[in-house]
Amino acid sequence: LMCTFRENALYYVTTPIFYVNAAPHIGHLYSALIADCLYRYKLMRGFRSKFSTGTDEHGLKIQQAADAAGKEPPVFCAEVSGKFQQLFQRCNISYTDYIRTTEGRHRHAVEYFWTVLLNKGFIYKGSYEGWYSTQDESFLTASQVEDSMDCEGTAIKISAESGHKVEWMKEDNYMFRLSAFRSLLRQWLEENPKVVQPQRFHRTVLQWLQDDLPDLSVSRQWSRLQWGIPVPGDSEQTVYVWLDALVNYLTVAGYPQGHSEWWSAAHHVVGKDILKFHAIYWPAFLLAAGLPLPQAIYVHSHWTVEGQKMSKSLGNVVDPVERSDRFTVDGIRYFLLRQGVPDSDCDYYDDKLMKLLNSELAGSLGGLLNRCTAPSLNPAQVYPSFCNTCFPREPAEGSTESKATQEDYKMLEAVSILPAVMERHFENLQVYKALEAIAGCVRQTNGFVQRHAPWKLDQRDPQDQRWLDTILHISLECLRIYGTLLQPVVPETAEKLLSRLGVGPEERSWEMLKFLARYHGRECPFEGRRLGPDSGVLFSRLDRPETDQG
Ligand code: ME8
Repeated sequence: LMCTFRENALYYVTTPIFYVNAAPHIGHLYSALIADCLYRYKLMRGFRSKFSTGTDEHGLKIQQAADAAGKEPPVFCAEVSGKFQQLFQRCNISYTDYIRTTEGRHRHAVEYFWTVLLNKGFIYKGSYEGWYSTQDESFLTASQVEDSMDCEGTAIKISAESGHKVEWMKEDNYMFRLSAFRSLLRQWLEENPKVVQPQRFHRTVLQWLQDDLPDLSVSRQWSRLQWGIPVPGDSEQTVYVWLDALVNYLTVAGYPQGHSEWWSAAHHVVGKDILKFHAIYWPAFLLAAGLPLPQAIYVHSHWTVEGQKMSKSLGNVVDPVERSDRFTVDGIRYFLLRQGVPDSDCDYYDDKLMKLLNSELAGSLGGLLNRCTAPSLNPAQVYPSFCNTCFPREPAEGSTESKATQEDYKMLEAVSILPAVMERHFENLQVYKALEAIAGCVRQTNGFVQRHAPWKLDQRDPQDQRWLDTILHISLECLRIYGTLLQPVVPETAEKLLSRLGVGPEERSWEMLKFLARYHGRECPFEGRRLGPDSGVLFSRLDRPETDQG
């Protein structure tokens, strides 16, 4: 069906590639979910789309983690990378590309990229002396470092931003002329005020660029770091893991050959912890290589757990596989996307998740579907017809047949503009606002049904029956819109909902979102059609486990 794609409308979305030092947690899943949601949304809008994720497998941190696990790095990396892949498959993350930095195609891309930078004079031999955090694989200036104490009471230095330990390092390295790009980077950000979103992160980057931008060390001595890509032509040096990692976005686009098409449509989803790497280092590398800059960098904040930073040492890491078993895949998807706010950190706890899902998916949405398809109200199991006399276009003063109230018209208005509202929020990476808007509309539709209490109508009375059908028709139309719009967020639940309504797979596209055609005097393709089979409750209520382990 290539012809239905918009010509030249391409969309390429990426997640960070995740370090394989530990198993995935809900924070990693959250990044992948945002990207998945944007990807599915763009597909619905007819874009030809690519969605890449994967694992970052080189560097000192991974080398040390493999050592600690008593495994050879390639074996260790393959195991943990497999866990990410399994999690994403299980959670319906519909990536088109999965990249591992240990792949040959990636090594080739990095070598090529390096050689371009070298030939253009942006890489030179020098020496680095300063702070390094292995946990963050990051070089830090004196002002980014502060005093602290380790668990044994020894004085140490840590990164002010991440809290991770730093060490003094002095090595001969290859250096990248980052300092040469300060004003170009500023210009790029000023000319493209929406390139880093949300706004506050855009401002942060501009703030950073007020300070001097020192040149960046882009290699490590082989004697210190063996697990990585050797610098082309100098086997005494290994490519700095962040240069290696960032190039993954190009590798997936096909670099060094035939990448232009996809690369020109690149959108990066990243956590706030790696903003500097994506909004300063990466664009500087790209400028140096003479390549276009990404279309957008979407930044999100972090998940904490019951008020604390999630960490292996605190033992409070939330396992997304276990949670998706307990709360269903769509449950965890809905919760994270509905509650995750890009601007500030969000707190995870199971109770909050259960309350939200019980109230919105099981209660509000599931309840609405249940009511409107119940055999008692809809014995024929059809999409009932809409009656214009019962529900006229204009609120008819004094008409006895019209039962519609002001609130009903308000509800219709809210649902009609919902696709446009969703579009605006998605374009601004505010999936949670789109979901808030949908949840608000679902509530209004429930209010509508409650207000008119169709179960009190007399089905033997023709006038009552027409009004009953109209109430159901409107409610099913609302549900059809909600189901269609929820597809990128909760694909399985949306599938179930739309199938129950009898909406076919080819009728779930953005173009089908025309709400309540009959009200506008047009034909409704669904009116009079049989509903789909009843396959049980839309979303089961979640109960607290019998024995509380806490
Ligand atoms: O930084 N809440 O990998 P990483 C939300 N390999 N998101 C979180 C999170 C949390 N608590 N913790 C992690 C790296 N993330 C590099 C990236 S890209 C070229 C190289 C998410 O395994 C978030 O997206 O430490 C964050 O940026 C990313 O995982 C870091 O993953």
